[in-house]
Amino acid sequence: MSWAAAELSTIDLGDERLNARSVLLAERLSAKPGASVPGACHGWSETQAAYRFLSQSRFDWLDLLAPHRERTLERMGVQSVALCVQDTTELDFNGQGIKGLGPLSDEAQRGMYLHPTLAVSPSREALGVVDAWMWARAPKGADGVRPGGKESTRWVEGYSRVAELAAELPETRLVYVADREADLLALLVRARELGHRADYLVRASHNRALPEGRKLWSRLEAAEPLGELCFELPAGKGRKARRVHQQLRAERVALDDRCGGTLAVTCLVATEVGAPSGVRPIVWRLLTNREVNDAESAAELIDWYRARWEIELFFRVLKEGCRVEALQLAEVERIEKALVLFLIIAWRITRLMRLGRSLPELDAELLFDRQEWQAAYILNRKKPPKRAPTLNTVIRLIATLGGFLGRKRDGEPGVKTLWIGLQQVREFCEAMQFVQELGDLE
Ligand SMILES: [Mn+2]
Repeated sequence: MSWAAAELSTIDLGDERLNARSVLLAERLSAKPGASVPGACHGWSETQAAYRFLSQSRFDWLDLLAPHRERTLERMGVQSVALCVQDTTELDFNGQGIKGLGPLSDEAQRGMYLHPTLAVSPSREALGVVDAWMWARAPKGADGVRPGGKESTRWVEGYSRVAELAAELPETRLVYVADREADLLALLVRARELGHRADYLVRASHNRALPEGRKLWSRLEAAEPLGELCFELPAGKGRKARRVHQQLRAERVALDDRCGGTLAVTCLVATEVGAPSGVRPIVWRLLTNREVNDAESAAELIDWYRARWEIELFFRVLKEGCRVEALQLAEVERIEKALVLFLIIAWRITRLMRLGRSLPELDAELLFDRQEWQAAYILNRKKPPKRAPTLNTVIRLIATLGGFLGRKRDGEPGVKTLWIGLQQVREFCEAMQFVQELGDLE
């Protein structure tokens, strides 16, 4: 069974043919993630069937996400903590005649917004997408005001959905994780209303005034450090890799809840000390309902917040690897259905990359079929072993096809070399299958 067939095994679109089509299309799109729909499908009739599938009105994108969501809940259920990371990304479809799009942050650009909830384990394994919001903005009216509800609601509603999910996962503590945009009093109040059925951990954006008259930041600056944290910061845009030392401080504070009372929140601050001169020290200020009493629990929360990076990586796979912004479909409802398939495909690539690092000794056959890992050897001009190799070995071989050099300083492969390599493996497997079919015919 292909990975897509396993992941979508419980799909129910109300018709067996539609169910089968969803699996086939997921397989085709994942074999050539960057290609167009006709480029990924085999031939014209399959392409037409794909377009018909995406324009179906008998099911919506949530039905398509449902089986993956179920598998994701299973993966979450065996974790003691699951981070539910949310973030928004803009999808730019400018210049394409797609019905139902709206303006983007640049009012002249056209596209839509995507706000998924990606579940991630504390060791950063992407567990899957449990929820998503997709919307297009209405253009501003003549008065310069945009009609419709406040967009910031998505963060608050997003928290509520995570809290609802908690009931389905009694063995797992869910932690809602989001960046500065989610520093909303309404979210903190909602979490209290729901009895903190899920924890929240958001990056603080506002230097809020405390009821005692002081400001939040200065109150934290005056606190005794709990301890220190050290981590390796990888090289980034115009930035060298360096070892970062941060001092940790936390205080339980009371915020004015603007409903006549106060709200108890922990503010956690990690401040870089001894940053090289000319470099802006790294400072994170986080808000959480969890109590932090020692350096260990503070460091754990910082580590969980850093796992938010996985959703950025996931967006990168979605946009650069799957090139979803190049989708040419007539209506936004069709885009949404295709996007769900690509969310699942991008999740798989992100997860493979991490598992190759965190569980290098895993049996490769748990994630690839035999033909696939053998192809990874053959395409590298190596003889495949008799028994299944480890996941790390196969990931490195696949990434090598995508340009990974494997020198000591290169570390472990990233997502890009992996998605390029995966495509070559799939093409090879399909060609081999065809050769076999030819043989059967003769
Ligand atoms: Mn964001």
